[in-house]
Amino acid sequence: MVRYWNPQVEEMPKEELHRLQYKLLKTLVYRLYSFSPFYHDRMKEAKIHPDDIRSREDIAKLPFMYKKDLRDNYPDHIFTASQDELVRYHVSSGTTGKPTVVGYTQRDLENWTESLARALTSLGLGRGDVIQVSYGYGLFTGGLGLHYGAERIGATVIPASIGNTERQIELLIDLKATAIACTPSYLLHIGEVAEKMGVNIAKDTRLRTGILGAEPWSEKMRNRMQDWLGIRAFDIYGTSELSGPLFTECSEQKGIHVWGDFALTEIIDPATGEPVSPGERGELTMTILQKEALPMIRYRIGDITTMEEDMCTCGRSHPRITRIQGRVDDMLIIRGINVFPSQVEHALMSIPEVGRHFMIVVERKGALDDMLVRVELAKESFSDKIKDIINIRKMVEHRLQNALNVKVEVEIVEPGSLPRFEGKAKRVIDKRVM
Ligand code: DLL
Repeated sequence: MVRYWNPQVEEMPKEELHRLQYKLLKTLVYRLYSFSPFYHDRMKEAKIHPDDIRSREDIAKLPFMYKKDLRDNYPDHIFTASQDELVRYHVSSGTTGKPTVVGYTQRDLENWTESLARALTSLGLGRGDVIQVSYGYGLFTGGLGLHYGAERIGATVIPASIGNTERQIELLIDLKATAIACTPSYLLHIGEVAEKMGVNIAKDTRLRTGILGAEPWSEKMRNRMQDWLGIRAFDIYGTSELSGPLFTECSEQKGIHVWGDFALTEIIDPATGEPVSPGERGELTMTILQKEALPMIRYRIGDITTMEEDMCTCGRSHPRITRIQGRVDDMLIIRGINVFPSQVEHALMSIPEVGRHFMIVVERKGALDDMLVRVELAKESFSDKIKDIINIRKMVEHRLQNALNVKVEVEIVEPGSLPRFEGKAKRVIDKRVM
């Protein structure tokens, strides 16, 4: 089996990688200062000249970029390639305000594909694999991104996109899929629909690998899915502004490798913008070093994670980020305590009586915030005896309160009664902002 897609780059000694990053950064900064009015003005405002960037660490002198910058310059005012150099657009709708548009030159698509080819190879896929891509195809980057990466490594792609779940399962069986790429929530749904159809994914299919991301999910959920479906589940990360899905865990499942020749990663304190200490949690900020159409310098992604700089046991030298806990703006503040929905998931999935689905409802009652968690029970634990249900409810409340340090009310609901999702799940209803 091929272990590396591009061994020369993936095993590059760290010092060499850092030198390469500095060289790419310097070239990028000069290019943008000279040719992009947006970046030129930004750097002037910050009183920075490209000559001031004398080391890789000098990146900290450059101003940050935010999603707002893309929205304010809708649709393409920050692009640094002309329309006739672009070969594709993707558009992300976002929940508020104007959408963001991302343009790609041929070389941008090539680098995106290379990034995923390395990633998919690193988690053990290659020629002979059949990969069902069940991320949405279209303006969303998930479907087409995975599609090109999977074809590049010589795997056979089933471009299933989302929806029509029974048919997805038939395809999975008939075309002997060995891997599926979709959101973790959609895989949960696929697994349940398969059970209803009398299909046992672990026994009746060749599925062995899940490439799951585009939304936060927890380590406990990974364990459950691996046991239930007989697969190894890998985390995949990216955002549309940086191209789309770009980086995954390798076969060691010890964090997501971020290819250093494509991205220079910083973890900063979201409140101060200063770097956090090594290994500490903070906001992911990336500079995409080789993008032609829409370069991003110190882009504040808003996702919370930590970075590991040590060599991975797989032999790759590139830094890893740990599982994304959530977005800064998804963090709920309940009675002054910070709560990420992924912490709720992690706590719930450690309780065997609890099923795989939940929903968080936050309300303000008087001056205080109340958090209600609706929880489906595992089929085996569901009982029609009220006393049993009350006992389980109390136990789940207790466990959640201990894990989150905040008062939580739990409502037990019937298995199958909460919403299921084909794309990104929406597991929080915050009535305070409605
Ligand atoms: O979700 C790109 C993607 C497609 C990634 C397919 C992975 C697989 P956006 O729609 O722009 O792009 O959303 C990006 O989704 O900032 C995170 O908040 C979240 N996200 C993406 N991957 C993960 C992950 C795609 N593995 C936003 N874990 C990001 C947690 C994730 N959150």
